[in-house]
Amino acid sequence: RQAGGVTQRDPRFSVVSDSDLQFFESVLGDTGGVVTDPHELAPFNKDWMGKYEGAARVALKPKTREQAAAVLRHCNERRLARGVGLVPALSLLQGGNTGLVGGSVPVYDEVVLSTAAMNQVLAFDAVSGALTAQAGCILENLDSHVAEHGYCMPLDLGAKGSCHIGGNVATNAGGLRLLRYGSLHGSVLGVEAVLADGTVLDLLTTLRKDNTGYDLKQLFIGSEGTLGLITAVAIHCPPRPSAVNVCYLAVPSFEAAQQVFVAAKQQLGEVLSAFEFLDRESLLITLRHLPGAKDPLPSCQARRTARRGPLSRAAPLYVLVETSGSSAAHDGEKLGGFLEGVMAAGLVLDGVLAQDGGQARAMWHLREGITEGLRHRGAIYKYDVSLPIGAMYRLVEDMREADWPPIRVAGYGHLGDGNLHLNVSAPAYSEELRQQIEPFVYEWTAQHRGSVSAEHGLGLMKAGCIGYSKPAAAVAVMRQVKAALDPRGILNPYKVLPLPAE
Ligand code: FAD
Ligand code: 2HG
Ligand code: ZN
Repeated sequence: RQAGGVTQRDPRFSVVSDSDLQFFESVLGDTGGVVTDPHELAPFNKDWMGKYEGAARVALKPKTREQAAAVLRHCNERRLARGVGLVPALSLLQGGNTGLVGGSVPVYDEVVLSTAAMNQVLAFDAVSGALTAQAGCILENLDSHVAEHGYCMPLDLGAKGSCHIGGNVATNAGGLRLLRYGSLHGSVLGVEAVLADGTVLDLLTTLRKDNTGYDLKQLFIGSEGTLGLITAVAIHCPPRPSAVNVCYLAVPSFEAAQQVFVAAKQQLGEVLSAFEFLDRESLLITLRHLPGAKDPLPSCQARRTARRGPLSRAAPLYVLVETSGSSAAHDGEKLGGFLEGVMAAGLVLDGVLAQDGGQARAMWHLREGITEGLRHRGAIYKYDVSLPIGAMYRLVEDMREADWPPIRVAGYGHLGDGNLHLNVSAPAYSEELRQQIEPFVYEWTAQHRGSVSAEHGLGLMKAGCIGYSKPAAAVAVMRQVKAALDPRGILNPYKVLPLPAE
């Protein structure tokens, strides 16, 4: 079990009984919200990567906040053994189950509380762009919904077809357009959450400005299911850009990629909407394993010259640059100037500008599909780190130089945000290898004052690793917040900040 140091079930938690199941049926039975059939339960127990697997006996799918509150209150209050103190059942909150750190699946037999049936759009204000939706709405569906009014969602990610807006908020997902639209801490206007004891916290306003006391909704953004169940979200949507351009450039080094980024910021200014990078290893793996992936620059020979032989003189790195604006002529002129400049300066080996929507989608399919491509390559050890941009790619190079058993190291990510996705692939999972790689990556990151979780969260994988990126005093305050909102520790146990042993 890849359990982030968790080795045994916490005996303070009770086991789901038949009377619990009867109670759940009484609350959710009419709407088919109690799942106990082993076949139907299987997807709730297994994560997207197939790396983490729990043994929940029941998954619950409330449709309303009242149903969610009744279930949570029950889990929190139930005491099994008279006189032995509090023995709560434990609950695990799940959205689209696309998380990459083992946060969304049970570790043992937790009750899974899923937002899958909370999928209603509640309101959209076409003047302000404020969207209010239940937490289980799928991100891509919301984007289609607001597109009808000329708006777009302020975040986009490869998992958009499955992830829920509640899960996005709970993980503070970053994604492909954070560079342009900022983090969810800025675009989320309101949150409705149910606390562990069933209290409904209605902070679902759509105001841009509201300085009445502490901004409690911020606590839930990035809380990874440890502070309460997010049942609805209000979010500010920007106008949908009518002119979008995408280009894909081969660059000779990470140094050159940084200079291209600076040129993009200076010359593309307000229309720059994404600046992503991938290295040749990421490209090779994706071209090989992702259905429909095409090399946008076959002239750069992103192939191996011979089986297991050296790589051809292909470019080592590629960047994907996107502009989004409201005037095709204006953006095209800016982009043309930018491309001429970086070519003339020798910062780019070769490049291609998407000529239509189909070509642009193909470039994004390649970038967004790296995670999927890697999934088909065997055992993957994923690291999602924030680093000063200048240091970011050195971690990939140092990993390649270290004396590990046969592994392949792929580096890609959100260059514009200083967010590296370091993926190490090996023929099979090995606890020994994990114990070598992990301290190396985390210590390297801490030495460069980076963060061991840029956007995916801590989940189970990094429960216990927070100390690499946060001082002890900050962790102590976090524990106090957790104790105030979930005193019995029933929400997403073993994750993020595990309960201290008694
Ligand atoms: P889940 O996976 O179900 O849950 C994630 C965490 O949030 C868990 O801890 C869970 O307990 C908690 N949670 C879920 N719903 C709620 C709720 N309603 N209330 C309280 N807690 C809740 N992440 C990025 O940041 N950027 C990316 O670019 C990106 N790309 C991805 C691409 C792919 C192909 C995949 C598979 C994943 C990607 N992710 C990315 C990771 C993932 O964090 C996001 O997909 C997404 O934000 C998770 O949403 P979800 O609904 O699937 O949540
Ligand atoms: C991305 O940017 C996602 O594609 C996933 O955050 C990263 O799989 C990964 O390591
Ligand atoms: Zn990412």
